[in-house]
Amino acid sequence: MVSNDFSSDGKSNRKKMSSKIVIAGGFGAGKTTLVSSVSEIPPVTTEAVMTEASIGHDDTSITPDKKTTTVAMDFGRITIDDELVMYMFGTPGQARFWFMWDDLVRGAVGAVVVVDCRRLADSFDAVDYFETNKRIPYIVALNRFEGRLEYTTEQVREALEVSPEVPIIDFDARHRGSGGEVLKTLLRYALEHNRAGETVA
Ligand SMILES: Nc1nc2c(ncn2[C@@H]2O[C@H](COP(=O)(O)OP(=O)(O)OP(=O)(O)O)[C@@H](O)[C@H]2O)c(=O)[nH]1
Ligand SMILES: [Mg+2]
Repeated sequence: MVSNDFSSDGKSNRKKMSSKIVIAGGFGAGKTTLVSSVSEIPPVTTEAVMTEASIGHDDTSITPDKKTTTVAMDFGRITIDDELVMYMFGTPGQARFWFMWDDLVRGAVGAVVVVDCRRLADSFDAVDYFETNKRIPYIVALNRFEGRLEYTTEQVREALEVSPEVPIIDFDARHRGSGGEVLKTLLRYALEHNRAGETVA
Protein backbone atom coordinates (compact mmCIF):
# COMPACT_ATOMS: atom_id res chain seq x y z
CA MET A 1 0.00 0.00 0.00
CA VAL A 2 1.01 3.61 -0.16
CA SER A 3 2.58 4.28 3.19
CA ASN A 4 3.05 7.50 5.08
CA ASP A 5 6.51 8.16 6.33
CA PHE A 6 5.33 11.35 8.01
CA SER A 7 8.54 13.09 7.17
CA SER A 8 8.40 16.78 6.59
CA ASP A 9 10.65 19.05 4.56
CA GLY A 10 10.54 21.65 7.30
CA LYS A 11 8.67 24.08 5.03
CA SER A 12 5.28 22.48 5.09
CA ASN A 13 3.42 20.09 7.28
CA ARG A 14 2.25 18.02 4.36
CA LYS A 15 2.87 14.34 4.73
CA LYS A 16 5.30 12.79 2.34
CA MET A 17 4.05 9.51 0.94
CA SER A 18 6.29 6.72 -0.15
CA SER A 19 5.36 3.73 -2.19
CA LYS A 20 7.04 0.60 -3.35
CA ILE A 21 6.86 -0.66 -6.88
CA VAL A 22 8.28 -3.79 -8.43
CA ILE A 23 10.08 -4.02 -11.76
CA ALA A 24 9.67 -7.58 -12.97
CA GLY A 25 10.07 -9.42 -16.26
CA GLY A 26 11.88 -12.17 -18.07
CA PHE A 27 15.62 -12.77 -18.25
CA GLY A 28 17.54 -9.87 -19.80
CA ALA A 29 14.42 -7.83 -20.59
CA GLY A 30 15.92 -4.58 -19.27
CA LYS A 31 14.80 -4.44 -15.63
CA THR A 32 18.14 -3.36 -14.18
CA THR A 33 18.56 -0.90 -17.05
CA LEU A 34 15.18 0.68 -16.24
CA VAL A 35 15.85 1.00 -12.51
CA SER A 36 19.29 2.47 -13.21
CA SER A 37 18.10 4.98 -15.80
CA VAL A 38 15.27 6.46 -13.72
CA SER A 39 16.76 6.29 -10.23
CA GLU A 40 17.79 9.61 -8.73
CA ILE A 41 20.18 7.87 -6.36
CA PRO A 42 22.97 5.54 -7.45
CA PRO A 43 21.04 2.30 -7.88
CA VAL A 44 21.84 -0.62 -5.68
CA THR A 45 22.28 -3.64 -7.89
CA THR A 46 23.21 -7.24 -7.25
CA GLU A 47 24.79 -8.18 -10.54
CA ALA A 48 26.83 -11.37 -10.78
CA VAL A 49 29.05 -12.27 -13.67
CA MET A 50 27.53 -14.92 -15.85
CA THR A 51 29.86 -17.85 -16.07
CA GLU A 52 29.91 -21.21 -17.76
CA ALA A 53 27.55 -22.29 -15.01
CA SER A 54 24.76 -20.42 -16.74
CA ILE A 55 25.13 -22.42 -19.93
CA GLY A 56 22.02 -24.48 -20.42
CA HIS A 57 20.05 -22.23 -18.07
CA ASP A 58 20.14 -18.84 -19.74
CA ASP A 59 19.55 -18.14 -23.39
CA THR A 60 22.10 -15.45 -24.08
CA SER A 61 22.08 -15.88 -27.85
CA ILE A 62 20.06 -12.72 -28.33
CA THR A 63 21.88 -10.79 -25.60
CA PRO A 64 25.50 -11.57 -26.49
CA ASP A 65 26.79 -8.43 -24.75
CA LYS A 66 25.16 -9.35 -21.49
CA LYS A 67 27.89 -10.34 -19.05
CA THR A 68 26.07 -10.02 -15.74
CA THR A 69 22.70 -10.94 -14.30
CA THR A 70 20.71 -9.87 -11.26
CA VAL A 71 20.89 -12.46 -8.50
CA ALA A 72 18.87 -10.78 -5.74
CA MET A 73 17.34 -7.42 -6.62
CA ASP A 74 17.84 -3.89 -7.89
CA PHE A 75 16.91 -0.90 -5.79
CA GLY A 76 16.34 2.70 -6.81
CA ARG A 77 14.33 5.78 -5.88
CA ILE A 78 12.40 8.38 -7.82
CA THR A 79 10.62 11.45 -6.51
CA ILE A 80 7.38 11.98 -8.36
CA ASP A 81 6.43 15.29 -6.74
CA ASP A 82 6.61 17.12 -3.41
CA GLU A 83 4.42 14.51 -1.83
CA LEU A 84 5.35 11.21 -3.38
CA VAL A 85 8.53 9.19 -3.51
CA MET A 86 8.62 5.80 -5.18
CA TYR A 87 11.04 3.04 -4.28
CA MET A 88 11.76 0.61 -7.07
CA PHE A 89 12.61 -3.02 -6.49
CA GLY A 90 13.85 -4.89 -9.54
CA THR A 91 13.51 -8.65 -9.54
CA PRO A 92 15.98 -11.19 -10.83
CA GLY A 93 14.85 -12.47 -14.22
CA GLN A 94 16.10 -16.01 -14.23
CA ALA A 95 13.55 -18.65 -13.36
CA ARG A 96 15.76 -20.19 -10.70
CA PHE A 97 15.51 -17.00 -8.63
CA TRP A 98 11.77 -16.60 -8.91
CA PHE A 99 11.19 -17.91 -5.41
CA MET A 100 12.14 -14.36 -4.32
CA TRP A 101 9.30 -12.71 -6.20
CA ASP A 102 6.69 -13.33 -3.48
CA ASP A 103 8.86 -11.47 -1.00
CA LEU A 104 9.66 -8.66 -3.39
CA VAL A 105 6.01 -7.90 -4.24
CA ARG A 106 4.95 -7.76 -0.59
CA GLY A 107 3.72 -4.25 0.21
CA ALA A 108 4.05 -2.98 -3.36
CA VAL A 109 1.41 -0.72 -4.93
CA GLY A 110 2.02 -2.19 -8.34
CA ALA A 111 4.43 -3.78 -10.76
CA VAL A 112 5.86 -3.18 -14.19
CA VAL A 113 6.51 -6.28 -16.28
CA VAL A 114 9.33 -5.38 -18.66
CA VAL A 115 9.13 -7.33 -21.91
CA ASP A 116 11.89 -7.66 -24.50
CA CYS A 117 9.76 -7.10 -27.57
CA ARG A 118 12.02 -9.43 -29.61
CA ARG A 119 11.39 -12.34 -27.24
CA LEU A 120 7.76 -12.25 -26.16
CA ALA A 121 7.68 -15.89 -25.10
CA ASP A 122 10.40 -15.27 -22.51
CA SER A 123 8.08 -12.90 -20.66
CA PHE A 124 5.05 -15.15 -20.61
CA ASP A 125 5.76 -16.57 -17.15
CA ALA A 126 6.32 -13.11 -15.68
CA VAL A 127 2.98 -11.87 -17.01
CA ASP A 128 1.32 -15.07 -15.86
CA TYR A 129 2.65 -14.52 -12.34
CA PHE A 130 0.78 -11.21 -12.02
CA GLU A 131 -2.29 -12.37 -13.96
CA THR A 132 -2.66 -15.46 -11.81
CA ASN A 133 -2.16 -14.19 -8.32
CA LYS A 134 -3.84 -10.78 -8.90
CA ARG A 135 -2.26 -9.47 -5.73
CA ILE A 136 -1.18 -6.14 -7.15
CA PRO A 137 -2.04 -4.15 -10.28
CA TYR A 138 0.55 -4.38 -13.02
CA ILE A 139 1.28 -2.91 -16.41
CA VAL A 140 3.31 -4.25 -19.32
CA ALA A 141 6.22 -2.18 -20.65
CA LEU A 142 7.61 -3.25 -24.01
CA ASN A 143 11.32 -2.50 -24.16
CA ARG A 144 12.01 -1.33 -27.68
CA PHE A 145 15.45 -2.78 -28.35
CA GLU A 146 17.10 -0.90 -31.20
CA GLY A 147 13.88 0.98 -31.81
CA ARG A 148 12.19 -2.08 -33.17
CA LEU A 149 8.66 -3.00 -32.27
CA GLU A 150 7.43 -5.76 -34.47
CA TYR A 151 4.05 -6.36 -32.88
CA THR A 152 1.05 -4.20 -32.19
CA THR A 153 -0.05 -3.73 -28.62
CA GLU A 154 -3.05 -5.93 -29.25
CA GLN A 155 -0.89 -8.71 -30.69
CA VAL A 156 1.24 -8.57 -27.57
CA ARG A 157 -1.88 -8.65 -25.37
CA GLU A 158 -3.12 -11.73 -27.15
CA ALA A 159 0.25 -13.51 -27.16
CA LEU A 160 0.95 -12.91 -23.49
CA GLU A 161 -2.68 -13.28 -22.39
CA VAL A 162 -2.76 -9.88 -20.75
CA SER A 163 -6.19 -8.84 -19.38
CA PRO A 164 -8.01 -6.19 -21.46
CA GLU A 165 -7.79 -3.48 -18.78
CA VAL A 166 -4.04 -3.78 -18.20
CA PRO A 167 -2.10 -0.95 -19.91
CA ILE A 168 0.61 -1.99 -22.38
CA ILE A 169 3.06 0.72 -23.39
CA ASP A 170 6.33 0.76 -25.27
CA PHE A 171 9.46 2.48 -24.03
CA ASP A 172 13.24 2.50 -24.09
CA ALA A 173 14.70 1.27 -20.80
CA ARG A 174 17.90 3.25 -21.34
CA HIS A 175 16.15 6.62 -21.39
CA ARG A 176 15.18 8.30 -18.16
CA GLY A 177 12.22 10.20 -19.63
CA SER A 178 10.82 7.11 -21.28
CA GLY A 179 11.21 5.05 -18.11
CA GLY A 180 9.59 7.84 -16.09
CA GLU A 181 6.50 7.65 -18.30
CA VAL A 182 6.27 3.94 -17.55
CA LEU A 183 6.29 4.61 -13.81
CA LYS A 184 3.68 7.36 -14.11
CA THR A 185 1.45 5.05 -16.14
CA LEU A 186 1.71 2.42 -13.43
CA LEU A 187 0.94 4.90 -10.71
CA ARG A 188 -2.11 6.28 -12.53
CA TYR A 189 -3.37 2.77 -13.20
CA ALA A 190 -2.87 1.68 -9.59
CA LEU A 191 -4.70 4.75 -8.29
CA GLU A 192 -7.51 4.52 -10.86
CA HIS A 193 -8.18 0.97 -9.93
CA ASN A 194 -8.28 1.91 -6.31
CA ARG A 195 -6.27 -1.10 -5.40
CA ALA A 196 -3.38 0.98 -4.16
CA GLY A 197 -4.82 0.82 -0.67
CA GLU A 198 -4.64 -2.94 -0.53
CA THR A 199 -1.85 -4.39 1.45
CA VAL A 200 -0.16 -7.48 0.16
CA ALA A 201 0.17 -9.80 3.10
N1 LIG B 1 20.08 -1.93 -27.34
C1 LIG B 1 19.43 -1.96 -26.19
N2 LIG B 1 19.97 -2.61 -25.19
C2 LIG B 1 19.33 -2.64 -24.02
C3 LIG B 1 18.08 -2.00 -23.82
N3 LIG B 1 17.66 -2.25 -22.56
C4 LIG B 1 18.61 -3.02 -21.99
N4 LIG B 1 19.62 -3.24 -22.87
C5 LIG B 1 20.79 -4.08 -22.66
O1 LIG B 1 20.29 -5.39 -22.53
C6 LIG B 1 21.00 -6.11 -21.56
C7 LIG B 1 20.07 -6.64 -20.51
O2 LIG B 1 19.65 -5.61 -19.68
P1 LIG B 1 19.43 -5.78 -18.10
O3 LIG B 1 18.90 -4.46 -17.66
O4 LIG B 1 20.62 -6.32 -17.42
O5 LIG B 1 18.29 -6.86 -18.10
P2 LIG B 1 17.62 -7.52 -16.82
O6 LIG B 1 16.18 -7.71 -17.18
O7 LIG B 1 17.92 -6.76 -15.59
O8 LIG B 1 18.37 -8.92 -16.81
P3 LIG B 1 18.37 -10.05 -15.65
O9 LIG B 1 18.46 -9.37 -14.33
O10 LIG B 1 19.58 -10.87 -15.94
O11 LIG B 1 17.12 -10.82 -15.84
C8 LIG B 1 22.07 -5.15 -21.02
O12 LIG B 1 23.27 -5.42 -21.69
C9 LIG B 1 21.52 -3.79 -21.38
O13 LIG B 1 22.56 -2.83 -21.57
C10 LIG B 1 17.54 -1.30 -24.93
O14 LIG B 1 16.46 -0.70 -24.85
N5 LIG B 1 18.24 -1.32 -26.09
MG1 LIG C 1 18.68 -7.40 -13.84
